[in-house]
Amino acid sequence: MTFPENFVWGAATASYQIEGAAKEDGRGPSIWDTFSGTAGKVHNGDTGAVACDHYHRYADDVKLMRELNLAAYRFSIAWPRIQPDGSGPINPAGLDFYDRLLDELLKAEISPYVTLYHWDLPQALEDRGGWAERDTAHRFADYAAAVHARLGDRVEQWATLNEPWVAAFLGYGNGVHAPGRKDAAAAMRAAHHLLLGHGLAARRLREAGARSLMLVVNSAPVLTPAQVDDPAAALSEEDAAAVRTIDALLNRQFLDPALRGAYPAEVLAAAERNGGTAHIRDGDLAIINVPIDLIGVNYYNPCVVQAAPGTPADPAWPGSEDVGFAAADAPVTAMGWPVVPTGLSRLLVRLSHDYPQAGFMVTENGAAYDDAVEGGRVHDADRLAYLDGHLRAVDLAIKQGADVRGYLVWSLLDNFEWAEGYRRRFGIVHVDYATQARTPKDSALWYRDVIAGNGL
Ligand code: PNW
Repeated sequence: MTFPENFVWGAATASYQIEGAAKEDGRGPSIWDTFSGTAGKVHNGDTGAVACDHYHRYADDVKLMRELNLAAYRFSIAWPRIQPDGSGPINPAGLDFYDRLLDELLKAEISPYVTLYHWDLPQALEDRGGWAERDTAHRFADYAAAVHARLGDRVEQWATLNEPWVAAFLGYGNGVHAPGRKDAAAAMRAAHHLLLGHGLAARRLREAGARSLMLVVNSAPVLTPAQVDDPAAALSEEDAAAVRTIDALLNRQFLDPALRGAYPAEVLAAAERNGGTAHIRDGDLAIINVPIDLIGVNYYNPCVVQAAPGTPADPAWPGSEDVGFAAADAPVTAMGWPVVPTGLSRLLVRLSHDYPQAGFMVTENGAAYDDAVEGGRVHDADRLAYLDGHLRAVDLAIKQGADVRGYLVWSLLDNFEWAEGYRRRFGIVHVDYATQARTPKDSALWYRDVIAGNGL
């Protein structure tokens, strides 16, 4: 099985999950420093204060990427390194780090994919209301322009946001992520202001000459339990309504404004029931509907639902009244997430069909398992099988006409897995946090050969 000639192979990380050096070179606090420093929020009280110490070990980490044949590396920039207070003066020392990292990547002939926001909002902005406030979208655009002014000469691929659904609904809805607020109306506003920030920032970057713009979403096919095994399974009226609702809240809430300039009716109805729609101002959707080149798709598992009349909305899903979340009949990873590779084919084919305005790239895909180093090796057969199955699913999607330009594994390194702390390992490279030793797992050595052969 061979992939298209220019197919991009790589891996992804995020600033707060790997960098550490939380107080160095003028970095200000982010909402994740505050949240992880609050008792009871993150498993085991783990924080990103040291993480993988990538801030100091980036040169060795790039060497490792090169040994693994990576052609692309997606990382994010920590806004509080660039603007410790979230607005106002730029901290040049913060930009210096990314400058050094970029030079190292380019020397190794690895294309940088830069994400501007992977959830580490400056705490000073949260103190003023965070993404629930409109002003944060404007601050984000200013920050994006400042980063581009310094790094734009060496970066072709810019992503504005990573997974706005998670940032809005786990951050402000169920409170499982920073800033830990539990307020459905604030979450609906946050989702809109994140989109507005995407539109404003993308416009600034384009004006400044950015070559390729991307929005990264966590996306998933929404299926009933029966559809997980059988795509053709018949649906009751009620189940079909549950699927439509969750598809609107998870997928179309972000893709429709960004690519078609309109909200789905289900999202407007959810906003009406949760604080209203006054925060969606005339002209916003035109700003959000900025032409972009790529949609980055982060896929882990399908979203499985069924009708459940009388069920109140889940706090992460304002507007999900009468929907029940269900388990899939499939093996699960250490996160408890079902392994369903066919979901990725179905997702990519559908998105490519529904949104021909952009190309697609799998910007995250991977799995957490309980790995251990034995005799200098990590035999992560489950992860290898997960990746193999999902790459076959990408191949199938391409053969069925989906416009998929590349695939990035989540993640290069074991890292700070948000509310799960360090106990969940997603890396293809093992990290021993006591020594910071890196050990490529069997999946990494396999992936290296997949890349060399451009296929399986
Ligand atoms: C994504 N959910 O997060 C992120 O982009 C990564 O930073 C993260 O490490 C990776 O996936 C693995 O979790 C998600 O609960 C976190 O639906 C939570 C959810 C989805 C994505």
